[in-house]
Amino acid sequence: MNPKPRVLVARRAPAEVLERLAAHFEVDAVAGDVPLTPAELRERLQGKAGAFITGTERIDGALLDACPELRVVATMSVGFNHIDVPACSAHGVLATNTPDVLTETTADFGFALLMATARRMAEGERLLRDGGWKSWSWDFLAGSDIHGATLGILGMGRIGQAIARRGRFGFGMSVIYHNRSRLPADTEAELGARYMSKDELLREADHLVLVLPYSAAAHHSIAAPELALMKPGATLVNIARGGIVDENALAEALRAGRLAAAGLDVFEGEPQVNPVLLTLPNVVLTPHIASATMKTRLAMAGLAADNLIAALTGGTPPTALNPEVLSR
Ligand code: 8YV
Repeated sequence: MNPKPRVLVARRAPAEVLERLAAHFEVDAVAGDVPLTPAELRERLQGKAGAFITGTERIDGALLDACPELRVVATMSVGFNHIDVPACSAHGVLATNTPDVLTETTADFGFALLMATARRMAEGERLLRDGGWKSWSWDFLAGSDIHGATLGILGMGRIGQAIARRGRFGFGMSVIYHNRSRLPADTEAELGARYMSKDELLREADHLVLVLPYSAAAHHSIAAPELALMKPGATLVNIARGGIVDENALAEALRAGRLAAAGLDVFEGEPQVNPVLLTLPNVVLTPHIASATMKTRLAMAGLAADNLIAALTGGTPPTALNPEVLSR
């Protein structure tokens, strides 16, 4: 009998997922929540056919060169900017991600962060806890409305569309968007979303939500020139990747009162947060938790396991990023 393929689970994972993997593989599971260093990851991947990873494990050509037995990399995330997919293809390594299962949960959170930001909820909570609530006044913590406002969405993929639905059907917002490619007319009509150039979007949105995938080309898509185009008093929410926003430029726009407020779930150097942002009252900061409900995290881990199992047992991985590797 052939020995079971060996796989690395690079981060602590749900017990039921580890059990499923153990039925097919010899599993080397990292137990803690501290990410492996690149050197540790390379070391632990020696002799492994598969890797179950998350957004914190970087897979690039140098790592693939050093791990010649690796056949599959399954990330428990929809974003895959930490995986060099062309390098995986060149090495004959299948890469998979976890789309769809987190769409609605992440859109819920994006909307919650938008509400908390525009309505100054975190600022109010901090003030109350600090004993700063002394009286009522007409403009006490007055924010900006969500209902009826213009919701701008940069990046109109699955999550962007789910946010658009919440805005349009839940809050009567006008929805405008920019995306690399325009949506089909029937999808635009269903969402009531108007396509426009990025500059027009920046100029027209009362609230701008960033949901675009991160890549070198998307680095600092929102920097000083883009912030300068935004409406005075607009709100910015980022649930995509930190590198999309130039945080120093954003901090300056918030400090100067050009933007009313920002809600950030992702950061350029996370888990480190730009210290200037920490000093500003008008920014709501959350620790990359947009997909964090128990049900969704279990679904993401389950889908990553489905991909790994299918890929290494001759099946069809449900969500492959470079499926052409399988037909070679
Ligand atoms: C994850 C995410 O929490 O799926 C993504 O792309 O950003 C988050 O849902 C994170 O990347 C863990 O892998």
